This record gives sequence, structure tokens and C-alpha cells, in this order.
Amino acid sequence: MSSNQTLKTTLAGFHLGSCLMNASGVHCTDENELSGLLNANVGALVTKSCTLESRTGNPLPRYANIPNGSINSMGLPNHGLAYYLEFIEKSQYLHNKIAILSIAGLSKKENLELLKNADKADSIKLIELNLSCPNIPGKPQTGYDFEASEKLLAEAFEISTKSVGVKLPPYFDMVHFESMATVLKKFPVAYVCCVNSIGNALWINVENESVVIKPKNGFGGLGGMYIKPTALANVRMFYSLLDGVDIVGCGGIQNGQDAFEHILCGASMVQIGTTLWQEGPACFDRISNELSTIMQQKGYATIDEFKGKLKSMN
Ligand code: ERO
Repeated sequence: MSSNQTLKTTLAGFHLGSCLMNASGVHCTDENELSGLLNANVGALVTKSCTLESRTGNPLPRYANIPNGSINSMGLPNHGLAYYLEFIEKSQYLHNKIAILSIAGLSKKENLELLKNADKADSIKLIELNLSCPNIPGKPQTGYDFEASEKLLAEAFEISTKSVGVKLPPYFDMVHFESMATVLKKFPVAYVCCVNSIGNALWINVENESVVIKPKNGFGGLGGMYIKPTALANVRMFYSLLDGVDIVGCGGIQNGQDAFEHILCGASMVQIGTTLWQEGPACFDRISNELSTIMQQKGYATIDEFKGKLKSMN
């Protein structure tokens, strides 16, 4: 990185050394993977979304790399809340980055229980409430039900004294962007992360005329290059609708230019999923260097100089 450029950012009031981090679900399910992130060139890391008890998830194969992307139907495999609380407790003084706890209860009751338990842990500073898991058979994504989202958030913010951000599914209709923004404005959300994978996509292997993952007859969350334009639209829209709320961009970040585009749309931080899965934590060095080079070429010393400054055409 050039000495003049810095990727420093702030998220929910926390000052972070880099605007890059992992997307929940990738390289963050067990201690080994999480430790890899603690040692990587990231400003924060987020754990695999967890439930109260551990889960084995959906049958294998449940993740597939596809050209320039991924499809997954993991089904929320995780080691349970206590495991992630312990990891964050152990690692909190070791490295100069924040570890975010991601939770994804299968019901409102479970989400509230997760928040209640996390509230007792001093080491937990920031929580990402996942409203957008697309892969649990029979469970709709909470973020697509505005009334259910509002009810959950109302109780969540009653219970929790922590900073709580939300991870949203992608929206595709202006009315839906506005409906979710109206809900979010009622609560002190710490940040809004746009977007989770595009749910229930289908990838086909033409050679054997088959789907490529086993669960749900091959239907799964789409990640990677295909979802970048949708992710950028969501980042931009929520940045515009939610004045002053930090936005975290996620979706289709393969290189420094993709990260630059997310920040230009308003992201304070960017999460990397598919590329991290495919390349491992070394991707953060590469993407940091690429982003710094673009900033240098354009004469930007900090990300604040271009964050949210996407131009419209008159
Ligand atoms: O299947 C999963 O574990 C999963 N996959 C995603 O693409 N997004 C999720 O939010 C998720 C589980 C919470």
C-alpha cells in the first residue's frame, strides 16, 4: 500500500484500520478459520451466523464454485452461540480489530434469546442480526416480511444494550426498499449490511444435466460477480434512504475496483464472501493493494473523500 493512501474507516463508531472484512458464513465457522481472519489484512471480522445450539446444516454438497461466483445452501451449520462467544472473549485483546457476532435464530424467540445471552458477554461489542438466510427449508427470510422484521427489531432493541446491525436480503422493487427503510428508521440500528446472497437461484451443469448442490433440489443463494449490480443498488438505496446510518456493502467484490464501487455508492465497510472462499485470506492483501492503487491514481488519500459520492447524470 502506498504511504499516502489509507483504508481506515469507522463503523458504528468503532475506528477500524481497514474497510475490508469477511462476509458472515465464509472462513468463520470454526476457530481455525476465525484465527486466520484475525491474522489477515481486515479491519473487522464477523462470525458464522449462529443459533443457540450447534447445527450440522444441510446435506453435502451444499456449496459450489461456479464461473465468477458461487451457489450455496449450507443450511446454517454452526457451533452454537457459546462457541462464538468464547472465541470473541479469547481473542478480544489479541488483535487490533473488532470481532462481530452474527446471529440467525430460526424464530423471533430464538433471536431474542441469542441477544439476551450475548448481552451478558462484555467482550461482545457489535452484533450482526441476520434477517436474510435463504436456505432453511420451510423458513422464509425475515427481511422479506416487513411486519415480522419490525416486530423482531422492536423487541431486539428492547432487550439488547449492544450495538446491533442488520444483514438484509437484496431488494428489487422501490416500494420494498422504502418499506424496509421505514422499518429501520424506527430503531437505532448500528449499521445496515447489503446484501446477503440472492436467494433460491439455480445453477445447472449442462454436461450431466444436473443441479450442482444437493439441498432443496439445487436451489441456493447466489454470490459473486452476478450479484454486484444488485448489491450496489441496495447499498446506494439504503445509503440514500437512511441518512447517517453506516452501510456495509457485500456482493460481488472480486477486486479493488469492486470495493471502490461499493464505497462510491455509500459503503463504509465492505464484506467479501465468494472471493474469500475461493482465494483464502490472502485476497485481503490483494484487494487492499488494488483499492489503494485506484485511490492513488484518482488522488484520494482516504475513503471518506469518495464515499457515497456517486454522480448522477443531469
Ligand atoms: O445457508 C446458510 O448457512 C446461509 N447462506 C447464505 O448465503 N446466507 C446466509 O445468511 C446463510 C445462513 C444464515
